Amino acid sequence: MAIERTFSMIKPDATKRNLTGKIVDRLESAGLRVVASKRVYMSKAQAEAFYAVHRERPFYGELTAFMSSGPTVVQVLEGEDAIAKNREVMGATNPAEAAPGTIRADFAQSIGENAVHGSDAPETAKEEIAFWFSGVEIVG
Ligand code: DAT
Ligand code: MG
Repeated sequence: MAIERTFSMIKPDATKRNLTGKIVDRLESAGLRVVASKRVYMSKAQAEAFYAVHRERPFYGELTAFMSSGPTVVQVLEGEDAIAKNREVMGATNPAEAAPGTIRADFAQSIGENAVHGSDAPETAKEEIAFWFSGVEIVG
């Protein structure tokens, strides 16, 4: 295992319900360090570009409308095996299937409004970090 960086978002459903601190606490308690963080209110066009990989999916319109419906906290997390660790702490995409004690099991409301995003592989982590942050914004 190696020290990695991954990209994380606290989605509009969670910022709206004032859950930012509780979610960051879960990430930090799992050994992930927040090395970059900012609050953004993304446009529909930004959401469409960020989620372009899903553009053929039936939920693409709903997803990009939701992600541009309120503030999001975008972050870079650093730590041992950070990509897999973050996915583990997040839980499954559908909160009904997420393991007990995970962020999505405890805070997500539906498969669409599911509180958090996390990169799924080293290549996507790199791309997603570069989408939202310049090098000088990341302070390890
Ligand atoms: P994840 O966010 O766990 O990586 P994903 O990459 O498959 O999941 O999908 C991206 C987001 O799209 C997901 O967090 C919520 C939304 N989404 C996925 N499947 C959906 C569905 N069946 N209905 C509505 N929204 C969905
Ligand atoms: Mg995904």
